[in-house]
Amino acid sequence: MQEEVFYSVRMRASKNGPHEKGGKHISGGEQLSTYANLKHSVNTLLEKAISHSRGNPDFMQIQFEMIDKPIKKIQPLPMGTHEVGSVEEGQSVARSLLQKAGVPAEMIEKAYEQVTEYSDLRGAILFDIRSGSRIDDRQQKGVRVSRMDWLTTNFEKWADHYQMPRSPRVKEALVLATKVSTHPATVAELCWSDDPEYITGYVASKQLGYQRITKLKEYGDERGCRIFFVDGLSDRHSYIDYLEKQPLFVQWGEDE
Ligand code: PML
Ligand code: MG
Ligand code: MG
Ligand code: MG
Repeated sequence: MQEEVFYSVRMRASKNGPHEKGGKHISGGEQLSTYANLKHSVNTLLEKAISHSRGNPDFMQIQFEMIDKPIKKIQPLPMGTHEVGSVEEGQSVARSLLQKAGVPAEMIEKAYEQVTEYSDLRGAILFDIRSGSRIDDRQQKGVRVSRMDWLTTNFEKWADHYQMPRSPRVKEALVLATKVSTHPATVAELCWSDDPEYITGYVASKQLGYQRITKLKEYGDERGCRIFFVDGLSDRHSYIDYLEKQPLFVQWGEDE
C-alpha cells in the first residue's frame, strides 16, 4: 500500500508590515494536510489570522510544501492542570515544576531575568541550563517549531476522554510541547500566550508531562513567553533542524 502524501502548511501574520521589517507579530500556525484537504487547511489558518485578539494583520503569508520524509507518530504528553488564584502563585508553581524537571534554581532565575526582553519574539528561545544564556542565533525571530499536527478526530477523542474543551489552542500547544519534549536534549519548556485574553500557560517535560497552570499573566498583557531549556546540546543545528523540519503527528491511543 502506498503511504499518503502530506503537505506542511504554515501561516504567519503581522501588523505594521512583515515581521522582518519590524511588524508586530499577530499570529502563526502550522498544519499537516493531505492534498485534498489543502483548501480547508489554508482557510483554517486564514481564519486564525484575520480574527485575532492581538489585532488585525496587514501582512499575512500562507505557504505549503510537500513533505519528503516519513512522518513520525508519537503519543501526546500526559496532562495535568494546576488551578491557581494569582499570577504570583502561578509563576511559583511554574518555577517549582521547572526545578522538578531538572532546571537548576539559579538557571530558572537567570531565564526569568531575560523573559521580558524576549516577550515579543514570534518563536521560542533556546536557553542553555549550563551557561545560563540564550544559545539560538535567531534574534527577533526565535525558533519556530514546525511540521507537526494532530488529526482533529483523534484529538477530539482525547479531549472528550479528559473532559477538556475541543480547543485548537490546547491542541496546538500540546502538539508543540510533545514534539519539543521528545528530543533528548530538551529539559523542559515554559510557555504562556502572547494573546491578551489568554492567561493559562504550562511547563512541559518528558517526565512531568504537560502541566497547565491557569494563571501565568494578567488579562490584557500581550507579552508571551516560550523558552526551551536545553542541556548537553553539542549539536545546536541538528536540534533546531529537528524542531523545524522533522514531520510528526501526535496520535492518542491505538486508532488510525
Ligand atoms: C498560545 O496561546 O500561544 C499558548 C497557549 C498555551 C496554553 C494552552 C492550554 O490551555 O493548555
Ligand atoms: Mg502564536
Ligand atoms: Mg488540522
Ligand atoms: Mg498567540
